[in-house]
Amino acid sequence: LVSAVALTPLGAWAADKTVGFSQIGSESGWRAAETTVTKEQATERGINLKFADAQQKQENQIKALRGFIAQGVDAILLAPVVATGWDSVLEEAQDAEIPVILLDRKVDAPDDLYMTAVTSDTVYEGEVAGKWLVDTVAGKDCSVVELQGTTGSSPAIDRKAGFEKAIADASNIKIVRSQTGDFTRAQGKVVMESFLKAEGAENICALYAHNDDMAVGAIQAIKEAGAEPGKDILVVAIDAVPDMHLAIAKGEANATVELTPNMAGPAFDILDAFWADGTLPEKWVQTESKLFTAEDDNQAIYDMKKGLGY
Ligand code: GYE
Repeated sequence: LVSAVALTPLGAWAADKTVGFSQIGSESGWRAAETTVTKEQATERGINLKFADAQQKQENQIKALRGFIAQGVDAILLAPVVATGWDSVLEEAQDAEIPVILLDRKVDAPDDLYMTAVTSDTVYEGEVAGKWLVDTVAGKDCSVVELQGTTGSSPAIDRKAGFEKAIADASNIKIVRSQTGDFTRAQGKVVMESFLKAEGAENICALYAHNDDMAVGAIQAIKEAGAEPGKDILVVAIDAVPDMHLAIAKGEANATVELTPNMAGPAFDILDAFWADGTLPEKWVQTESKLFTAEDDNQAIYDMKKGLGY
């Protein structure tokens, strides 16, 4: 006898399920893309998605999760703005037997409180950025300024650690200023202005930003200070959003580490398999990270150059 499970195509088990998604906000182009992709993935799969934008406040995310639990949703997606403070609300979801999947960031909580985390290796991303800088400056003295992501978020903690690990043996490279720009363009520009004022553009060799949006804001500040971003001050960041590809194509930035905005696809596949026959995923489902530089023969930069008449 062939069981019903075998006859039902994978993907069908998620149809008509209700999933609550607590999204951080829309602080960066990457985050906006993640929201778009998540909604598209839900629609394609016939999932009823309840979307809550927290305006980057943890208390709004906790409120949203409590609302989803009260509604009795079938599952919860959570992109946790910071890594701590989740235990009690995750316990409430567990008590209600509602599986929680983390998207793009991790939490400091016992891992039995969530089904899995779908994220990139954010330490590795920092290492890739750091290694690119070590190889590029090749022994030349280099004072680096760093724009950190949201304080207390797992990517900010990890990307700082990964970058420092990569430059640890390069005594010629030093981080001389490091401050959060909260992953936004506006803050990236303001903080970069303060770095330029404090250090002098001529004394800064490179900017490492934990995401492209802060780098794009900082590029504006570098130009307004009369320096050439991508040349006088090297620019390396993470996300590979279109505006960063454009900056690289224009020679105003040098490198970025790609981060897919499609974390929801793997999450919905995991839920589908779970609803089909109780299959449980690994505790961490990792997405790929790939370096993009002007030297890469990659389509996005080629298209941008063509678009710019290069
Ligand atoms: O790099 C940034 C967003 O959590 C990894 O959050 C994500 C980061 C991403 O604000 O653009």
